[in-house]
Amino acid sequence: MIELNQLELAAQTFTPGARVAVLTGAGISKESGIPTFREAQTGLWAQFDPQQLATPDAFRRDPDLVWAWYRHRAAVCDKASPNAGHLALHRLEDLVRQVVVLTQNVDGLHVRAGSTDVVELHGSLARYKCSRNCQGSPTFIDIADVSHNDEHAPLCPHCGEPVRPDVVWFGEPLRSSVLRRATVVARTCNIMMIVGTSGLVHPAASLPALARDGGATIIEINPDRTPITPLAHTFLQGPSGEVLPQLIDVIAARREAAEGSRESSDR
Ligand code: BV8
Repeated sequence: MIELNQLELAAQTFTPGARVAVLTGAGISKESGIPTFREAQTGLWAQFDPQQLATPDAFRRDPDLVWAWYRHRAAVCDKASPNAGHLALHRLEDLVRQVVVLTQNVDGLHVRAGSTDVVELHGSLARYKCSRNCQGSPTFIDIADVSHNDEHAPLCPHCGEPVRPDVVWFGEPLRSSVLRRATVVARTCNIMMIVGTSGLVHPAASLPALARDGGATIIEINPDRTPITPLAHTFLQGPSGEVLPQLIDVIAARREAAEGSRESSDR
């Protein structure tokens, strides 16, 4: 349980006019039952290193293996639901001027939780595209329109190349429009919360330093310290499914108290 005074200290910066950026990683989805990226995969996938599978070379070498891994992960995400941490970020939207979620996750849970401004830095498991982008980048493919199963990567109906998930693999650049938006948001926010990320994957991991250089207050939420922790003004140590609702409760209570005292002074 986080000390109340730590939460009060963090809550003070969330004024009604605050522009808040939230950089999230796999940790925020842990309490939805989705294994974090670095945890050993479950079952059949325990023998594989995710970092070796999430690459263009792995897909070129064995498209069916990589396809099956993503279909397995998509099935896990479909069964998962947003947890109290995702829902707290949606609730924050009513308490400040702007909340932009910059997520490294591909599970779609922020949008399902109701967050209205989500930047999917690394793409989404819910979208697929031609691996050659034969009709222009990206060439999205609705897999409901092509016969497919979870074992074999279907072939693009235009060019016959294998279809792949619309995610950013290691060694691939982030979509320029996405990286541009994320950079602007990081540079201009008043507060950046960093939730559930090991802070190891770039360029996402460089966004907190951009925010700090822009004068933002940095708040990290994680059960463990990370390479980002030294940048944080406040480190709230704990699982985000517990800490985020506690923090948003304190912000909401302060807001009610302030409005209450304004009303009584207006009388
Ligand atoms: C690129 C999609 C250039 C796919 C992913 C600079 C320095 C060093 C390296 C590089 C660099 N620039 C580029 C690189 C190379 C590389 C990289 O960063 N490598 C690292 C590993 C050293 N980066 C890239 O390749 C990027 N591309 O830079 O391209 C370029 C330019 C032009 C032309 C060509 C190329 C692309 C990176 C994107 C890779 N794709 N995902 C998929 O999902 O399958 S990354 C993937 O891993 C995830 O999306 C996520 O981003 C990352 C995992 O990180 P986390 O989310 O942090 O998860 P993790 O498991 O590590 O940690 C979980 C955390 O949660 C922990 O801290 C834990 O304590 C915490 N936690 C646990 N429980 C809870 C919790 N927190 C809260 N509550 C809880 N209950």
